[in-house]
Amino acid sequence: MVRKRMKTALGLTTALLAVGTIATADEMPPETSLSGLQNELIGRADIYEHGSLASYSQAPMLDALVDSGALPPVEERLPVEPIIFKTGAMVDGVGEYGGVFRHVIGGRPEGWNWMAGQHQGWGGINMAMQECLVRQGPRWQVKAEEQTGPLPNLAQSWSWNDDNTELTINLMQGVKWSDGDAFDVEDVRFWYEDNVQDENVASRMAKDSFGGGAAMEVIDDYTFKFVFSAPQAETIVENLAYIQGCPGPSHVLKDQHPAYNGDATYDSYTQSLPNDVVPPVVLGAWVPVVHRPDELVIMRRNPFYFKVDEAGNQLPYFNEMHFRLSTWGDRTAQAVAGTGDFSNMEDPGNYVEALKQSQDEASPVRANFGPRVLAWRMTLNLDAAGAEDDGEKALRSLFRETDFRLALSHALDRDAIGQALARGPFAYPYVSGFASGSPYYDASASVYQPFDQAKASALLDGLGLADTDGNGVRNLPDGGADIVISTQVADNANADRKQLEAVASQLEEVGIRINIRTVDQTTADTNTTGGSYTAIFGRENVIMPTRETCRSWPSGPSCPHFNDGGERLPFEEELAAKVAAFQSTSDAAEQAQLAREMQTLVTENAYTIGTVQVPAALLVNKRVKNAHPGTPVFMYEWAEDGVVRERLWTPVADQVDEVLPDTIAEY
Ligand code: BQZ
Repeated sequence: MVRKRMKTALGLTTALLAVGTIATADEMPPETSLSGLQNELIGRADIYEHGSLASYSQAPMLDALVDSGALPPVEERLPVEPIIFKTGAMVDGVGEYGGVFRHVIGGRPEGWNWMAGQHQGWGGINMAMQECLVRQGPRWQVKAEEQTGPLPNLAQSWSWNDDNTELTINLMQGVKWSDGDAFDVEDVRFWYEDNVQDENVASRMAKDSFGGGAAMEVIDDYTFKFVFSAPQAETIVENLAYIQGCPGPSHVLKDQHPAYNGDATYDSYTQSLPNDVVPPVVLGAWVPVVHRPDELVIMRRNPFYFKVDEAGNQLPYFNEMHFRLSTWGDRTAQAVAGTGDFSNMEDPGNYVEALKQSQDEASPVRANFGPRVLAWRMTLNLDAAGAEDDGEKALRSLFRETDFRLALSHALDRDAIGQALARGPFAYPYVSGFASGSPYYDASASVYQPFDQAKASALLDGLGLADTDGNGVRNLPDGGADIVISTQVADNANADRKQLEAVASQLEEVGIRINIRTVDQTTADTNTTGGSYTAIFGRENVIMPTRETCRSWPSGPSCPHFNDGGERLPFEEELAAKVAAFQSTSDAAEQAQLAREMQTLVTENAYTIGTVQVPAALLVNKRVKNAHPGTPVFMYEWAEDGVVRERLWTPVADQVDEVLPDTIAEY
C-alpha cells in the first residue's frame, strides 16, 4: 500500500519538478486566540520590594520552637531587608497561617543537587526549593512601560559600568539557608565558577553561554561583578532567573565537588544529594522532609525564608506543601475533583471534560485559558561529528540537510495531528521558534511548511533518498540503510505520545520510518539537555529567548543541546549572532526586530520540526486565596512561579489538616 502511494507521489513529483516550482514562503494560517485572561497590569514595585519594617511576626507554630531556643527569633532569621509583598497586588489581602497546599505531579524527584542539573520532579517542586538571583514569573502582571527586565530576588540590585561590559550585583544581606547557614557571595561564586563554568557539571546554564562566557569577580561578601568581553544589556540579567541562575548550598556541596575533594568524581558530585536523604538544605519557602518514592513528597515551611507581607508576617502562609507523585493527567483530574489544589491544564485530550466540569458553579476550580504557550516538536540531533557510529553519523548528516528537515515538515498534516490530540479549536500549527503566546512571536515573521506530501517527496527525491530495496522505506544515499529515525518520547505525557504516533504514520507515507522509543521523563529530560539521542519528541516552551536558552537557541559553544558542540549550519551562525544581539540589547524595538529575524531563520530552515501548539488553562482550588485569576499558565515562567505561592493562603476554617503539624526540618 505504502509503496503504491509513494510511487504515485514520486511520479507526480517528477512531473512537478519538470514544470519547476517557484519557491514562495508560505505564511502561517490565521489563528483564533482562546485567551480569556483579563489582567490589570501594575508596576514592578506594586508586586514586591526589598525593605525593612518596624516589626516582624511568624507563623504561630514556630513560637514554641523559638521559646525553647530551638530557633532564633524571627528578627534574626530574616535578612536586613526582606522582600515585602505588597497588599495591593494580593487579590485577597494579607493571609492566615496554616494548612496544606496540595500539588499533584507526574515527575519524580531525581535528586536535590539542582546545580548539577538534577530536577526535583518538576510541577512546582523545583521552584518551591530553589531561589534564584532574579525572578521572572510575576512579570506577567507588570505593565509594558515597566517591563525593564527581571524582578530582583536574591540579587537585590545591580548596575552597569559606562560601556556595559561590567555588571555589578548587590546580594540581599543576611539571608540564611534552611539550616541557618549564611547565604553570601561564596554560594554565587561556587554556582558560577565550579558549576556553570565547569564543563564537567551538567548545570542548567551552559558553560560560556552567559554573555559569551563572563568572568566573575568577588568584591565583598554580598557584592560581585560579571565582566564581559563585549557590551551587554539588561536582557542578559534574565538568564539569572529560574532555572539557570539558582545557587545551591556551597557549604554542603563544595566538599562533594572534585575541585575541592580529590576522592570525588563528577558523578559522585551530581549524586551527592540523593532524593532519599531529607531534608536537603534550601533557600525556598518549603523544605522536603518526607519523600515516599512514587507516592508523596511532604514539605514544611522554611523558618529562614526571606520574604514577608506588608504587615511584617514572615512568608509563606501555608505550613505544609504536598507533592503527590502521580501523573500529569491526574494533576488536572484531581484539581477538577478538588483533591488537588493546582494544575496547568496541558493535555488537550482532557480539555473538553475539564472545561465542562469546571463551568459548574459547584466546581472546586475555575479554568481560565491563556494564549498558546504549549508547543510540541521533533528535535533532530544535528551533531553529526558527535555520532557514536557511522550509521548514526550518516543519519545526523542527513538531518543537517535543510531540505530533509523541510521535507519532514511538509509531510506533516498538522490539522489532523491537532484534531487527533483534541477535537475542537485548541490546536494551531507549530513549526519552530516562538510559540504564538510569546511576546516575541510575530506570525508574519514565521515561514510555514503546509501539508504537502508531493513537495515532501520531491525534496527527498532531490536528496537522492530513493527506496532502493523496495520495502517502502527510503534509503540513505548510495544504497545505504533504510532511513529509520529512532525517536525518544517520555512515557508519562499522553499528548507527546499521541502526536508522535501520528507523526510516525504521516512520515511513513513519504517513506521515512520513525522508531518510537519510550523512555521515562527523567531520561528524556537528561537526554534533551545533554544525552545521546537521534531524535526526541516532546513539549517545549519557547517563549522567552533568555529562559532555558540552550534548549532552542545557539547561545553558546555547546548550544543548542541538539547541536551540542557540532559544527554549526550556515544559518545557525547568522542565528547565533542574532541571539547574542538580542541578549545584549535592552531596546524593545530592537529586541522585537531581532526576535522576528530569529523566528524567520528557524522556521524557514525547520530548525526543529514542530507539530502543534495549544493554549493552557490554570486551575487553582477556589479555597486558595490570592491566586490572581489572570495568572497565565506560562508567560515569563510557569504559573507555579507566576501565581507566587508564598503569598497564597486558605482561611483557617477551610484549611486541610497538616500531616506533620508543628514541625520543621531538623537542622
Ligand atoms: C509545569 C512545570 C513546572 C521541563 C516540565 C516537564 C519536564 C521538562 C518542563 C508543567 C512540568 C509540567 O513541565 O508539565 O505544567 O508544572 O513542570 O516546572 O515537562 O519534562 O523538562 O522543561 O517545565
